[in-house]
Order: sequence, then structure tokens, then C-alpha cells
Amino acid sequence: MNAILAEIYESVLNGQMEKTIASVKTAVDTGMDPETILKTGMISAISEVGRLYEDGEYFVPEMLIAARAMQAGLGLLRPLLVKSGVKPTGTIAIGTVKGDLHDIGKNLVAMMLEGAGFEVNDLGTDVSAEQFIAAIQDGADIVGLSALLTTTMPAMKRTIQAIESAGLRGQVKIMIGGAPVTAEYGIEIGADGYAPDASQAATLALSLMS
Ligand code: B1M
Repeated sequence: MNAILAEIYESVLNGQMEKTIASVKTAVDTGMDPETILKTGMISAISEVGRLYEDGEYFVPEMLIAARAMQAGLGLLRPLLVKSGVKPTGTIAIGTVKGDLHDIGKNLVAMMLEGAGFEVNDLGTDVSAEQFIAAIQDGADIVGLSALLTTTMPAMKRTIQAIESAGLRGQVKIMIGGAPVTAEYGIEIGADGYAPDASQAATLALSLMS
């Protein structure tokens, strides 16, 4: 790993927000590919944070400040990941399901969808089935459900069931994703598609529109 990527990695790992901002800025200014900054510098660091948490070396506060540093770095990458002036491809309402507060991955997916020309209605985290239903009634072509906890995956199923009960299932495509989620789970709960990462989420959304 080169020096600046190592600096980004370390600063996310240690939850140093200002240092993350400065080092991401340096990397961007030197013309480094934003995807390399994201994957090698930041995503690998936040994954290591998860491993340290599992091993009992990090606790929730450390996870929280690492996430804050990562979000700050992502803010700088955003204009590079989101192309402007693309003709709208469709509207997507995206959110992290009820009970789940993780939003880094969902935000990344939202950015890639914007880059693919979607109008994105970001509903945030801890989103209820009723909020997703309201977004469909507002004209969303696709609903995107994100979950990072095994305990909140069932909220995906409940959301799809609620959309069906509201009589809206026929007018919307539903895609799902998040670290514990699988393609098989998507089939089981009646989603139209699953994507393992943000760039494949954009490809999936485009194919759901066609
Ligand atoms: Co939490 N957390 N966390 N956490 N956290 C995990 C998920 C965990 C795996 C850590 C661990 O034990 N190793 C574990 C879950 C275990 C499980 O369920 N099996 C866990 C836990 C246990 C918890 C708490 C319960 C801890 C506690 O309080 N005791 C608690 C729950 C709070 C709640 O939600 N109710 C909690 C809290 C938090 C923080 C708030 C401190 C913070 C989140 C801050 C934030 O998001 N603003 C946090 C963090 C940072 C993590 C880890 C370390 C990192 C998550 C992340 O941002 N990854 C995580 C460990 C890990 O993932 N290795 C962990 C980077 C991100 C780019 O990847 O989100 O997977 P990801 O998104 C990817 C893909 O999954 C996909 O594309 C994204 C980009 O490529 N994707 C989609 C995501 N959504 C998609 C939607 C799509 C398509 C693709 O279509 C719609």
C-alpha cells in the first residue's frame, strides 16, 4: 500500500476525522483513482474496525468515531463518484430498514445510483415499512432496502409484505443488500434483486428499469 493510502487507512482505523479529510484531499489532489481511495484506503479500514470489534479490542465508541472519519472522507469523494448532467434514469427510494442505524454502505450505494443517473430519495436509517410505502406512492420506481444486522434482516421481509398488503407490489421493483444479506435471502423474501456492493447495485438498478 502506498504512503498516502496507508495514511487514510490508519486515520479511519483510529477514528481521526481531520486527518482522514486531509489525507483523502491529498490523494484526490494527486489524481489518485477515487475507487482505489475508497476500497483500499477506507473500506479495508472500516472492515478491520469490524474485526477488532468482534475480537473485543474495539468497542462501540471506537466503531462510531471510525465511522464518522469514514463519512467525512466519503464526503470528499462524493463529487468524484457522482457524475452530474446524466439524464434521469428513474427514481429510487433507498433506506436502511427499521431498527438498523448503519448507513455508510447505504450512502455509498445512493452515490453510485446518482452516478448512474437515478434520482435518489434517501430515506435515511431506521426506516419503517410505512415510510417506504409513502415513497412508492410518491412515485419511486425502485425501492432499495439495506440491512447490516442479522437481527434487522427480517425487517426487509416485513417491508416487502407490507408493500404487498398495500397493493403496491406490482408497481415497484425491490432490491436489497448489506453485509449479512444474500441473493438466496432475496429470493426467499420475494425481492427482485440483490447486489453485494455499490457498483453492482447501480448495475442491478439499471437492469431492473429496463
Ligand atoms: Co455495527 N455492526 N453495530 N456499527 N458495524 C457491524 C455490522 C458488525 C458486523 C460488527 C461485527 O461484529 N464485526 C455487527 C453485526 C453482527 C451481525 O448482525 N451479524 C455490528 C453490531 C453488532 C452493531 C451493534 C449491535 C453494536 C452494539 O450496539 N452492541 C450496533 C447496532 C446499532 C443499530 O443499528 N441498531 C452497531 C452500531 C454501529 C455504529 C453506529 C457504531 C457504526 C455505524 C455507523 C454508521 O453507519 N453511520 C457501526 C459500524 C461502523 C460497523 C462496521 C464496523 C462497519 C459497517 C460499514 O460501514 N461497512 C460493521 C463491521 C463490518 O461491516 N465489517 C459493523 C462499510 C460499508 C461500505 O460496507 O455497509 O457492508 P457495507 O455496505 C456495502 C455492501 O454491503 C453493499 O454495498 C455497500 C458498499 O459496497 N450494500 C448494499 C449495503 N447496502 C446495500 C443496499 C443495496 C445494495 C448493496 O441495495 C439496496
